[in-house]
Amino acid sequence: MLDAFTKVVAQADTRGEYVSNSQIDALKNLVAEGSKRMDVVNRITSNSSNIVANAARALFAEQPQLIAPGGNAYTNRRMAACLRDMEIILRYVTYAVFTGDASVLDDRCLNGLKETYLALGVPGASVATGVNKMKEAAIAIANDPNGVTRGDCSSLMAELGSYFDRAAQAVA
Ligand code: PEB
Repeated sequence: MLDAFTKVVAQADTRGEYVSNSQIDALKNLVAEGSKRMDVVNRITSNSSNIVANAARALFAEQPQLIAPGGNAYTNRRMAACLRDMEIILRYVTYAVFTGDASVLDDRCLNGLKETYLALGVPGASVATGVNKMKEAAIAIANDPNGVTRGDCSSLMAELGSYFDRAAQAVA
């Protein structure tokens, strides 16, 4: 598991080089803009139940066969497992935003997830749809200009979106 700093060190070490000026500049910027990042994590974390519940509701409205008898989210046990899975994915996305690096998401959540779903008969494409719905909600909440100092959050939002895309692609 790496963060934005250890990633740079690991790459430099592989090449036997010092950390470059441009890498230092990028990390300086990451520190300078760190409050935005923490705000994003905080906002998503404190709205996580809503993000998950609304995304799941929208998924089941679009794909009602999932909750019909024989569907993969039919029975309370499977429904609970589904909501839990979405919550786990969202949690790892917040870790990735926090550390500024996807490796925690990759290593601890996405690695082998597609194979797990295949083995369980869980439709990966439907999970990906649910993840995309969480992405929309999370970005809307994180990018809401109300109640915070206004600033340019475009690259941070792109980064946030990329972690959801990564999760969706991994299971689709
Ligand atoms: C991944 N999900 C399930 C299982 C595992 C995971 C390991 C099997 C064990 C169990 O049932 O608890 N666990 C989960 C995860 C990590 C982890 C992400 C990462 C660290 O450790 N069903 C649907 C939807 C979708 C869904 C499309 C969006 O119809 C999910 C939610 N996951 C789902 C369901 C099960 C499951 C298990 C229904 C139960 C499947 C079954 O037992 O038949």
